[in-house]
Amino acid sequence: MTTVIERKKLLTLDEFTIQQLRLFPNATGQLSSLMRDIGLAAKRINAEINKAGLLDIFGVTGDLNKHGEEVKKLDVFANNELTNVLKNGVSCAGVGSEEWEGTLIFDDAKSNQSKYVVLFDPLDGSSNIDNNICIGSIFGIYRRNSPVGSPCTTADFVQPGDRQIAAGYVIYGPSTVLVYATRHGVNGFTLDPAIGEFCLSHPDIICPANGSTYSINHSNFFQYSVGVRKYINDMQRWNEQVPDAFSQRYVGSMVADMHRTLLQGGIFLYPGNADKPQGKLRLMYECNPFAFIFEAAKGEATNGKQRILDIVPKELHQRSQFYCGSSNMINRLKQYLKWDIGNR
Ligand code: P6P
Repeated sequence: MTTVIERKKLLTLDEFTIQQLRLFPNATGQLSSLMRDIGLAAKRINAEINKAGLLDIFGVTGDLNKHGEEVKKLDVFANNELTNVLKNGVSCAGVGSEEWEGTLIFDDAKSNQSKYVVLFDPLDGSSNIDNNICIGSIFGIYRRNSPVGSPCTTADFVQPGDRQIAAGYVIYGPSTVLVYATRHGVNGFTLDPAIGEFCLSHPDIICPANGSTYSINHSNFFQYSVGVRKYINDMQRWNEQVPDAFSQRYVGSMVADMHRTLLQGGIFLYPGNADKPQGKLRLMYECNPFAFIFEAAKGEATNGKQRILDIVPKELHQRSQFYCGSSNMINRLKQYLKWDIGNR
């Protein structure tokens, strides 16, 4: 008798989003279509990254972006891919990108009928590309406030993170994984190169309430606040008592550090300092998407004073201090950050 090995059928991203659609009778299918568009762009970006070492698309374009940072050739490719796929789709009225000063309002008959706008960092961590270290794309999806039928407005892009209806990221690493969250949960899909589809590999992700890693750029330690330094010192002291209770992991590529924290638990910290009180990370397309994802996975995210998702943004590229991860570790950090009140 031959044993039939039943290979578990893995839902593709498309099948999953359609299945989700069936759970919500009032859904129009625009979000499912939007996720398919983002998945398509991710596959194309992944293919380009995988051959980057063989073609002359590593390295820089010679331009600087508006933040004075070197623009990598793959940054431009990823930005164009995401923009074009969303513009050609049927669910997005416009985009905001880390690579552009302003928003891109599509303003055509089809796009004006779309109810969503998308903010993204097309290729975060791109300074790591030439060293073959994990990089990623980060996105947040908002329902526009402006009337459907007209062009979306810049105000549609500057909304509190709590108004996101979905958010996610793609990590281009040993495997390429797309993770996205709605209010109904967080799910991860691994790209199967054999069929060119993202397949459900991490269903119903929950961030553990505790973790054993903390992720921070230690080189700035003496520029951090008293509370942050005390928090880190106490973990190091605890490590003396209980060896290997904690370990420090910092890739310097946000998507890599956040993906590990989401799956294993832990805490990621990007504090401010005297020169940069709000730190380095961008609220709208780095902090808000991850804050939404972690809260949907029962984690937490704060800027040290308030919930990230409650921050009322003033402008598209504003920065924010960012502390995100396991709920118990965030709540413990908040006790330490009370030291900083009045100490700034
Ligand atoms: P630092 C990459 O440039 C990035 O925006 C994030 O991906 C990463 O977490 C952070 O900056 C690293 O910043 O100052 O520690 O090099």
